[in-house]
Amino acid sequence: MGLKDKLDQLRQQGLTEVKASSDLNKINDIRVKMLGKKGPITEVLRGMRELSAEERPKIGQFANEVRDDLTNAIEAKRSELEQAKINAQLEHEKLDVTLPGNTVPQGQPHVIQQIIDQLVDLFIGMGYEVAIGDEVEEDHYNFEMLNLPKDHPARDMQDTFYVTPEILMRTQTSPMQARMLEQHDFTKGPLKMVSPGKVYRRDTDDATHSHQFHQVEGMVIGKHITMADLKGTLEVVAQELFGDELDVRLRPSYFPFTEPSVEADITCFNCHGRGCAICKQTGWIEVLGAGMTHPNVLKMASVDPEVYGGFAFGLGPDRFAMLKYGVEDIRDFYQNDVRFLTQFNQKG
Ligand code: FA5
Repeated sequence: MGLKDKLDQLRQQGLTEVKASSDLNKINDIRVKMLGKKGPITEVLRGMRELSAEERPKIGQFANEVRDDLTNAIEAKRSELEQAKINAQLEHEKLDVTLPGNTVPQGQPHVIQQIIDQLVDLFIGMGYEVAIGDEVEEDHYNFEMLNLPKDHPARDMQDTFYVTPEILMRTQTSPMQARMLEQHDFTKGPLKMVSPGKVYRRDTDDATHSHQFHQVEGMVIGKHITMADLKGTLEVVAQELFGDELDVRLRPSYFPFTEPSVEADITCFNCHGRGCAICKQTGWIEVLGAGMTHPNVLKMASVDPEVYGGFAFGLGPDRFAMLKYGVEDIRDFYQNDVRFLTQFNQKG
């Protein structure tokens, strides 16, 4: 058999094998076997040395054609098999994009934090700055700078947890009044600040009292600030949180750092003023303390009470949250029952 016939026979053999094969590994084997250095085509080409000068280029060209035919057939088969493999995989992993997705539970601010955020936003809108104080505070700022010297009887109203005789868990956010008064540069304008945060007291826990709760302190000190400004400010707060639904009343009270002092009550959400266990039969729930800043507080912070004056308030967002959502027991906010807390999901 001549070289040309041999080559032709090899081509037929190769093409038949490629055609019959249905496996990518097999295709690779055929390529190595037919076209590799030790394969039959290379073997045939080695025999070309014995050919005449006239025949050699013809056979050479024919050998190249055979090689190309086989290479093309192998590549065509390889891509056909690869495509088939991808198709099979796609079929197997088919996605139904119309299926409902997996819902991942989403976190949210605690309901009391939501109230605090709402209040702070309201005050920022009225030009107040936000000051954050430490929960561990000096007796000096928590009491003394607020006109409550060491043996003052009003300290009994706010017994707390002491770290050392001079360091305590703050009982109120009011120490931020003294700290901000000391820092503020009154030549640049009035002081208008809010200070939200946690406070601690040795109160016995009940439906409206917790030993750890929150306050939002507010203070405005400048020239010509009156009690009418305080009342107007508190009305804006009540309006923001409750609209016209609940009544607000101011009644005279006592705080050593304000004179005169008031407390604000809001109609009990539960009995609507008739009297019940939650409001201790009064029909009202106390939500904040406030008043006109005592001259001693200004003096102690080196602010001249003859020139400057103003008001301060400390409100209880825990109580606001109870009133807003009709929660009967303040302790529910602190028991971390997710079923209870997710009721207040802002996104609904
Ligand atoms: C004060 O703490 C004053 N610092 C408020 C103040 C600030 C007066 C500035 C004048 C000027 P009082 O102890 O009343 O006041 O507390 C203020 C508010 O905190 C209360 O109206 C109530 O809403 C809330 N509160 C007080 N004790 C508790 C408690 N144990 N649990 C939950 N909320 C409380």
